[in-house]
This record gives sequence, structure tokens and C-alpha cells, in this order.
Amino acid sequence: MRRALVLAAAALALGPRLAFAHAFLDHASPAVGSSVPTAPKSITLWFTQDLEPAFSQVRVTNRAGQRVDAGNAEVPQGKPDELQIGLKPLPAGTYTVHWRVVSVDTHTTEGTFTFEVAGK
Ligand SMILES: [Cu+2]
Repeated sequence: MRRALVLAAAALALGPRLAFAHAFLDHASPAVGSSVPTAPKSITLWFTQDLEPAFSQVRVTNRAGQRVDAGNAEVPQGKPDELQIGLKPLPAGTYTVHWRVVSVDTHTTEGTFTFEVAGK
């Protein structure tokens, strides 16, 4: 009983620290789930922790699963929590952003989100 209580207390103490120790997506431009009137020329993702540039990637696909990004993902100089990638000219449609990053604490996280180009 006493041991269980000690373990529970340890889990509570460690839990929030572990939860915030990985690089999760904080926000993006275009915003997650947003609809934008004109095609963006690039996309930027901001993370909750600094990234390992060599192991952090993002790609963007259209409904057909074809890549529409320029293949030039980078963590900009002096902005270690950002990931940027250029985009090909995008017709109206829905696009999926797939990100997979390694944070400076060596943990890998990944996720996807969509945005829409509304067009005219
Ligand atoms: Cu972590």
C-alpha cells in the first residue's frame, strides 16, 4: 500500500515533465484545419521544443497522395523550434501536412493535419 502511494506520487511528479519534454506541434501557418483564400508559398510549423534539424522532416500531399512541397524542409538559422518547407503552386483543394521530428531530448514525435486552399 505504502509502496503504491510512493509510486503514484512519483508518477504525478514525473508526468507533466515528461509530457512537456517532447516536441509537439504548437501551431502552424497556415493554421491547423484552416481554410486560406490563396495558395501559400510555404508552410511553417512551430514546436514546443527545439528540434534536431538533421532528423526533422515535413512533407505535404494533395488528396491523391502526391507530394506538393518543394522538398526543401529546414529548421531556419536561429529558429530552432521552427520547421519550414516551400510549396509548389497549389490549386484549390485540401492538403495534408505530415511532420516527424526529433527534439533535442532525442524523442521522436509525428503527426498530420490538413488545411484547405479555398481558391476563387
Ligand atoms: Cu521528449
